[in-house]
Amino acid sequence: MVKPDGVGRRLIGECIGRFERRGLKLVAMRMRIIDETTAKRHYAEHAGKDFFDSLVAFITSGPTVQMVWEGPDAVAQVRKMNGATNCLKADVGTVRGDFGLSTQNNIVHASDSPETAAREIALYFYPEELLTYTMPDEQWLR
Ligand code: 3AN
Repeated sequence: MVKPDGVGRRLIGECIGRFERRGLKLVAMRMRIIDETTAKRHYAEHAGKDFFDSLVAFITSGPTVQMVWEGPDAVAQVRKMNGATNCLKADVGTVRGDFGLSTQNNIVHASDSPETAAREIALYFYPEELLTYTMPDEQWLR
């Protein structure tokens, strides 16, 4: 997901371009302003932490872009490309290491396991919105 700061800073294309160039396949995408209930479900694991209210306020503060990317080790690939949660600790060359300065406003979100991905995808997409198709270069990307 590109978060409100990433959308507001015109980094949607930058993020999509990086994942595309890596060789991942985009199978679903939509844009929405997340409502509070959905935000709290999304970040349920952080409920009760001191930054929870601020996190919910931030993620509901403006448009976001949800995407589903497929490919070998897609979860690990995307998390590596996004960089560490705290942008200060994120390697240069990652989205957060190249564009972010803080922990909360860290531009992108990515699922941390295939199980989390299944849960988060179900929060934002109907099953029929996940497209099945073949890219002509798939033989080079396994
Ligand atoms: P990641 O997005 O790297 O998987 P999580 O799941 O630990 O990180 O945290 C979810 C989001 O919560 C982060 N992307 C960040 O916006 C916010 N967050 C996490 N830890 C903190 C913190 N210590 N202070 C403020 N915001 C935080």
